[in-house]
Amino acid sequence: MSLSLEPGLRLVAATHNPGKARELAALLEGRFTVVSAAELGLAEPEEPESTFVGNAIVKARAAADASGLIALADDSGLCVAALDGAPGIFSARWAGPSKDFSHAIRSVEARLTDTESDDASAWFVCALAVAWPNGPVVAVEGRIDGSLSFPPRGDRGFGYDPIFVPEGGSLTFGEMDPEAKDAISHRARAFAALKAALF
Ligand code: ITT
Repeated sequence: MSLSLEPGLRLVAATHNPGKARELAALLEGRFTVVSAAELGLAEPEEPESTFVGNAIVKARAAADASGLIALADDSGLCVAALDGAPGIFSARWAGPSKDFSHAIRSVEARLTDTESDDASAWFVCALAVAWPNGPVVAVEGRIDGSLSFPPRGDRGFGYDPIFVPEGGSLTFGEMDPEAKDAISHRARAFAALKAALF
């Protein structure tokens, strides 16, 4: 089997996060027919691994094997230097079962205050994995560095976007045009690596 993705293929985007699904669809640029895991009624798998790449592979594998389609999964998160990289792979879990990111953002701010550190540096990581049904899997990672800014600003994007200012910028990801975020984000960088490997 050749490990490449031909234009027009039907792919399943193995995510239940609408913010991510929107950004992945924009990156896929009409190159593929994309159906989401939610549309196919696929179960949301546990994320048992200790790395972004590990969890992206678990999600892609589960969606590909359950659907019979090639699957693209994303595992991502915010890492805060003064919190030793937390919330990291637990970024979604910090929002609790109701996926309340204003709560997760308050937790980040409270924990940062507790450290009494003046280091606001942080980075987003995105691992993307493509799995073939009962076949191989390819995974890549992208990262963007920046710093945290409180109070949160902007209602665009999703998740932790309102508190993240990318390096060299002044707007948060929550304030930026979606196209501007997509030009530099951890997801776009991972996607560029995937393109180089598979397209
Ligand atoms: P799926 O597993 O269904 O894809 P999820 O939201 O549970 O959805 P993750 O476990 O990968 O996915 O969690 C990543 C979390 O990190 C996500 O919920 C966001 O809060 C945060 N995150 C990742 N990328 C982000 C981005 O570009 N902007 C803001 N927050 C982001």
